[in-house]
Amino acid sequence: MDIEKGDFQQNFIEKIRTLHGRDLADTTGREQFLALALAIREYTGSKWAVAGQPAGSDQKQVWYFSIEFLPGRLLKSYLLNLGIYELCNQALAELGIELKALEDEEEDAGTGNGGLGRLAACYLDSMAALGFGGHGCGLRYRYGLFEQRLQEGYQKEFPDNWLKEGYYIWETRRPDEAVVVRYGTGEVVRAVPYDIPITGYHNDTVNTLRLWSTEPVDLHSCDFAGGDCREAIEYKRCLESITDSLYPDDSTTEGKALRLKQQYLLVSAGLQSIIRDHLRYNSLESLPEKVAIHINDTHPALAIPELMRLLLDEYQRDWQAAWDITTATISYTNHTILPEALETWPVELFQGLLPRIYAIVNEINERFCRSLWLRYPGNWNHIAQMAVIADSRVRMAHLAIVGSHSVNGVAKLHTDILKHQVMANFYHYTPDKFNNKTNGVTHRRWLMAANPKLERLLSETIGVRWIDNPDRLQDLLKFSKDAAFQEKLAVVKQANKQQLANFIFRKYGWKLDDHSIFDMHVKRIHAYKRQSLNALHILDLYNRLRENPSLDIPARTYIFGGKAASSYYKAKKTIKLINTLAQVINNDKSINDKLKVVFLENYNVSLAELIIPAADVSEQIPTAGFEASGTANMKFMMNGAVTLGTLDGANIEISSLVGENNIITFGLTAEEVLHYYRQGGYNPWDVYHSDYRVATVMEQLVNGFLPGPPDEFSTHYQAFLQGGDYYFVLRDFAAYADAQHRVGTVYQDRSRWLSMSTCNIAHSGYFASDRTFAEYASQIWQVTDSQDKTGLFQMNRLGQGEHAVYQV
Ligand code: 26Q
Repeated sequence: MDIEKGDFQQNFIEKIRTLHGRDLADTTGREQFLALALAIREYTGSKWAVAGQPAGSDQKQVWYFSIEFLPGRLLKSYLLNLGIYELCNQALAELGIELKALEDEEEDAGTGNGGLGRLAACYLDSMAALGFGGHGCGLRYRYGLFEQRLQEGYQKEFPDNWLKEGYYIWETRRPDEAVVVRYGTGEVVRAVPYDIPITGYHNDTVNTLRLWSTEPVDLHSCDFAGGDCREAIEYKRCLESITDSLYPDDSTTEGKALRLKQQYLLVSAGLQSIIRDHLRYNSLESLPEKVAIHINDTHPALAIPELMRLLLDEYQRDWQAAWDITTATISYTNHTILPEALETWPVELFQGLLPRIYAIVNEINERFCRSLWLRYPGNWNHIAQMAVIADSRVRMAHLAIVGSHSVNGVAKLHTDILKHQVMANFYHYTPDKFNNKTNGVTHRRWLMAANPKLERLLSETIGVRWIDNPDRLQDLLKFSKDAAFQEKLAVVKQANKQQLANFIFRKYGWKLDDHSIFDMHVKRIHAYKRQSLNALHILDLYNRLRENPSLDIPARTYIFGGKAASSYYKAKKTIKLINTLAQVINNDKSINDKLKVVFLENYNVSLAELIIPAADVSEQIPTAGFEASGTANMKFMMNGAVTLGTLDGANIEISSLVGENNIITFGLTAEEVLHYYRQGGYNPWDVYHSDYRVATVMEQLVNGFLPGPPDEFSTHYQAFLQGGDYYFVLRDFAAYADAQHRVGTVYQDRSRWLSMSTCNIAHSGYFASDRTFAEYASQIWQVTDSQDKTGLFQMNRLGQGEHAVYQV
């Protein structure tokens, strides 16, 4: 974008005056941030086509429906995408303002839980970068996932009031595009979209993230007994409350009516606005040619019956015509195989809230079961297993599979498990629907924006081709053993570690040794992700250091971050366990500062951007078969961290790409885990009795070794021992301890370590979301016939031309 520095400064100062009525010298950082944001809104706004109507183009549009989006801060993204980051940096510096400080004024939008929402944000970034019309459709939660603080080592949850100023600086409210959504209960709401521009990297594309918020329809038209005004206001509150808060990723939030209301709001509002736009130039029959609707997990699966309802009831199509349009338009990604996370709704609740939608789901189910009968005559059991409605529940994953033309998993292993275990019946019935799309992350945020020092080093070393084509990061391979390059890489890593250490010192007053191994474990806290395995190993390492303070191991700093769902008792205890270990270990002078433990509060996108570039080791240690893909594993690798991981999710693909010498893997395979489950599990006492180190740490959980109430960690003790250790923590303990030992040994061979680090960066191009998007675009959404020349060029290059190099 062509802007002169002087014009920019003038514009900025003008914004300060009009917005705050004051001179620059009298404004706070926050006020300066708002003024800067306003200036940027003008730049993006001038390019912004109305959502779904890119000027002069009839390019097929992708709509990515997701109950969560986790975009993180946007200021820097906009500046980098517009190509004015440096200009802005200098212009502000001349005015005595540090751009970095203004960046820190921006609050993260709290509109997501973790991986699934962040993935959606990465795909929006890639779609815009590659010049495609691809938009997000979600909800504008008034309160995000809670803000996490630690008190005495316990997680405390505070409201994430991210909209406290009443507005989000990047959004535009579009009341003229509001639609009406009706629930079967008689409630009628107005859904108002708030649009956020999604800019492409160095191109003219500006797409839209459309987030819906509820308002009451005109209160005067409501019939209240005796015109009771207070009742009317109460009613208004109730309708507004639909988009009040984000549900935590929490399988215990069993069948909450409000969540179903949210899901319906998202799809009904989204579909109505898409159809309205589509019909301005097209007929309904051409919907699948012009629009692809993708549902991110089952949370937006009501899009299937809702699109059917609109076609049947509002546009008088017959069933078959409506069904053909619906299934050709909608595609679905599965993100989990945890049984407790597979969504089902009680028929009673579903039917009560959405009777017409229920009737349609019922019809879908009957027709589906009839076709199953033709294929599996007499096999009632099989048909019941596949039915969309059974045991008085609506099975959302079955609905999503039946009503869409494509079903994909998010990593090879995950897709295989879907095909051969969890959804094997469906795979047998419609094998062609199933496909894999291994997740990706945007290198523009996770490498270029988060790690500018590494970006510079890479471009200096291999040129800038990798920026447009991340696969070219492989050009770095020839430098993996180059001593001069290795030294430069070490300098970058060291600087990032110092930066993180400074942040931690400023915020908490803790001094970290930035020459120790920075070993990071950041993600939502969950038993299957096994933060507890890491914690138990730390305790074991501590035991060994106490026995022998001169133990020859490199110093380590274990850094954790992540939120536990507020009702997830055991996960919260895991946080407490880590903090208790930190308290004991960090204050023990006898171990010569060889070991430190830190839990960072309120892990979010912005904190991740600080943590990931500073990592030496990336902990990705779920029980094999449980983590669908993981995406932090990709971000860490891209920043030169070495993965310490189990053979699960995308770790397996990381391992095949970098080779066994450049990753440290351990533990049971998914197949072995399954084998144990088929035998009814394993006996953790066998491990307890044969491995005194395991027995020691187990006893330390409950024998008063750790400060605090005696039963503080009895839940863990019980889950590991009496409870059968469902996640194989003890079973994998020795293998994990050995892998940790290997980390230490390899790290001490500096040149070997730096070569590993280089290989990881070099192979991370495969995990750029541009590659994933290209696969979705050509294999699921059929948007390769882009009219956009830039897009077409990019697409061919990524989608076909160099496809072969992506074969893992
Ligand atoms: C469901 C019902 C009620 C309330 C909440 C939910 C709910 C909300 C969010 C269930 C699941 C989620 C989020 C799941 C998620 O983030 N899954 C992760 O998706 C990533 C992107 O594909 C994968 O990399 C991770 O492996 C997967 O865990």
